[in-house]
Amino acid sequence: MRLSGLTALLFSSFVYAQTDYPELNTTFLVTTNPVTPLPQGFPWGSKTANNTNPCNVIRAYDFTVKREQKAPDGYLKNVLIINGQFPGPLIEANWGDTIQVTVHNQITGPEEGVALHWHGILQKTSQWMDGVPGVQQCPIPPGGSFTYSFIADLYGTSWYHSHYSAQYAGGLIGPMVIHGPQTIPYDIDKGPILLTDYFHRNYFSIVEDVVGTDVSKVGPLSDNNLIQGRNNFDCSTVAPGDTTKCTDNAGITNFRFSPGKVHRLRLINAGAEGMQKFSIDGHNLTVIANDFVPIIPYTTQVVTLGIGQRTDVLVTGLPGATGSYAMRSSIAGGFCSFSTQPDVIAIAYYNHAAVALGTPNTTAWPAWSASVTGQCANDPLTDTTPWYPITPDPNPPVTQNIDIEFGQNATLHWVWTMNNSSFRANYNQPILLLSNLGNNSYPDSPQWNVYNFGSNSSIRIHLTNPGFLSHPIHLHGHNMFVLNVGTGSWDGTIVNPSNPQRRDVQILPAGGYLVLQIEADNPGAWPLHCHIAWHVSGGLYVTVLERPDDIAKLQIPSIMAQTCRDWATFTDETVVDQIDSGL
Ligand SMILES: *[C@@H]1O[C@H](CO)[C@@H](O)[C@H](O)[C@H]1NC(C)=O
Ligand SMILES: *[C@@H]1O[C@H](CO)[C@@H](O)[C@H](O)[C@H]1NC(C)=O
Ligand SMILES: *[C@@H]1O[C@H](CO)[C@@H](O)[C@H](O)[C@H]1NC(C)=O
Ligand SMILES: *[C@@H]1O[C@H](CO)[C@@H](O)[C@H](O)[C@H]1NC(C)=O
Ligand SMILES: *[C@@H]1O[C@H](CO)[C@@H](O)[C@H](O)[C@H]1NC(C)=O
Ligand SMILES: *[C@@H]1O[C@H](CO)[C@@H](O)[C@H](O)[C@H]1NC(C)=O
Ligand SMILES: *[C@@H]1O[C@H](CO)[C@@H](O)[C@H](O)[C@H]1NC(C)=O
Ligand SMILES: *[C@@H]1O[C@H](CO)[C@@H](O)[C@H](O)[C@H]1NC(C)=O
Ligand SMILES: *[C@@H]1O[C@H](CO)[C@@H](O)[C@H](O)[C@H]1NC(C)=O
Ligand SMILES: [Cu+2]
Repeated sequence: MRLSGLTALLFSSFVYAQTDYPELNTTFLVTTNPVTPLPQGFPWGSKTANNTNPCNVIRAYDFTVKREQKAPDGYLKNVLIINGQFPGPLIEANWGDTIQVTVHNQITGPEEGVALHWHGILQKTSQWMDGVPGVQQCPIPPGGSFTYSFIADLYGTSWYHSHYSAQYAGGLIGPMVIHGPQTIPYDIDKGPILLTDYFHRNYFSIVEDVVGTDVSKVGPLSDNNLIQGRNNFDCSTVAPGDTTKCTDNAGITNFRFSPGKVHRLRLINAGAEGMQKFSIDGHNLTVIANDFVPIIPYTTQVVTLGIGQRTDVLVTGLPGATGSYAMRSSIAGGFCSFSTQPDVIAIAYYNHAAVALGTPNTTAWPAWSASVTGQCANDPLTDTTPWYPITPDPNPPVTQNIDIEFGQNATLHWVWTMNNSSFRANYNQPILLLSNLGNNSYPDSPQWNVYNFGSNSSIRIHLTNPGFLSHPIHLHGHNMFVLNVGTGSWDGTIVNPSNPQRRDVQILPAGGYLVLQIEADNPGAWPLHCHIAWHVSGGLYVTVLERPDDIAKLQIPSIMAQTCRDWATFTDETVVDQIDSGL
């Protein structure tokens, strides 16, 4: 069994009835069992997805972060892991609970700072807990500990990951489920399903290449694709010197489906670079949420997930089915993303006997086969209407244009720029903490890319991307309104203006534009960046500084300043090898 103790205790009868078969080697697994609301559950009572007023219990976690050798796909390599696990443990809470995570930084070989980000959480009462080093906090130094504490202020599916350099591409990721009101009823919650591209080289050496001076190395290819941290790898493809490190048939993940029952799958792209195209042979997918935002359901056969995105789908078990079906994800090719081995299959099975036969022989949906060759975009905005309607300000007081480019900086390193400036963090000088002390101008540090929007009540940002790569653009601290997205130039129109799409990551297509808007309801220093690990390492990043007058009034706990003193003590003795933007 792979369950948190409390859940197992209280829901054991329900869970046993749904246990996957056969029992998997759980060494690298997060739960693939159904998840249910936690004890003291349903605190939202009669509240529905249209209410916004949750309740509160503390859910405490203790994370020890280390670097160790693991072989999730059979290839032994150094990975960064949490409590011995890759992917990291599931964080579960009910809507409105307080999540507390104490992180112990025990990374060695070499030592590194660390900071964990809670993707999609608004942090409206704890803007300093967002976990971005150089922006809201100093890194947790080697040997140090830090306790994050924040409210589970939205419900649905998400993940957490390190925001320190590209550590998360080295394994520092895990799923997060926040139980809340249901929009569409379902029978069985299959829990989080992590889709991750996977690189056999260490993240640091990849980053050296992607921000290096040799343009032929700036687009590294992933070596494999994983569902729930698992896939097989063909060891005959590794370099001759590496064969002893590689074992074939590491195993794939199994999911049990029940005929006629409605299953909820919480899909998460927690990879570094690859855009995922997910599908289940013979089964339709009913999309019920994008990121943390429930939507009016629609049915499709392929779900596209850019890095950082989540899609919750309902899948009805086929009546009378007994066999097994391929649940497949592929890293989209073309210029969407780059991989030498883009495909992964997990088994969706009905009858225990079916899974023993091995990989299913079912046929992929034609729509999936067509999409994997390179449709680098999310589903049309017209398909994704938020369940709870909100109308954005039709005339925001400020519209900021930002152009994204790729080129060489003065030392001929290949970097990404936003408005002609490549971001670089100063881990010792977090923007939010400076702003809290009344300092909102950094004339000597234009590379901090801070956009001070003052007291503007709403903010529109128009991104343009003339290049040939797409970028999954993520904004912290908000569910952004996505007013429009597409190729070519924006014609000034808004899709579904009374209730546009809201989510926290949207794919900005190659040769295209993305227009987003926020209500300035959350004073803070909020990262707006490409979520491809290699691109944010290359500087594709700005900070949205929102309502500095109100940031000055935030009661930021003294532990934040203390962490900076502890980090400074470390950096006084050790020169940090910051080869990239820092994020
Ligand atoms: C699980 O896999 C790990 C790594 O391959 C191996 O060391 C361990 O013996 C396996 N455990 C079982 C029960 O098969
Ligand atoms: C999938 O959806 C299509 C279109 O709504 C429908 O025609 C088809 O019967 C569905 N197939 C299954 C297996 O549910
Ligand atoms: C798929 O086909 C192969 C070859 O015919 C067979 O050995 C295997 O058992 C089949 N797998 C399933 C799940 O039916
Ligand atoms: C919630 O919002 C949805 C979408 O507008 C609407 O269909 C539904 O009736 C609303 N439910 C309640 C309880 O207000
Ligand atoms: C954009 O870049 C120009 C030229 O470097 C600079 O003057 C301007 O302040 C930048 N805009 C913002 C909002 O940072
Ligand atoms: C971009 O910045 C570089 C150096 O920082 C400068 O030489 C160049 O003129 C700038 N380009 C624009 C369009 O501002
Ligand atoms: C604000 O902070 C920056 C970075 O530490 C510093 O260079 C600058 O002098 C500070 N400005 C004021 C007015 O203190
Ligand atoms: C609104 O934002 C713009 C652009 O950042 C800024 O120049 C202006 O001062 C802001 N307005 C207010 C009222 O803060
Ligand atoms: C160019 O970018 C690289 C990679 O981030 C960085 O190490 C180097 O310092 C930058 N050069 C300049 C002149 O900013
Ligand atoms: Cu990008």
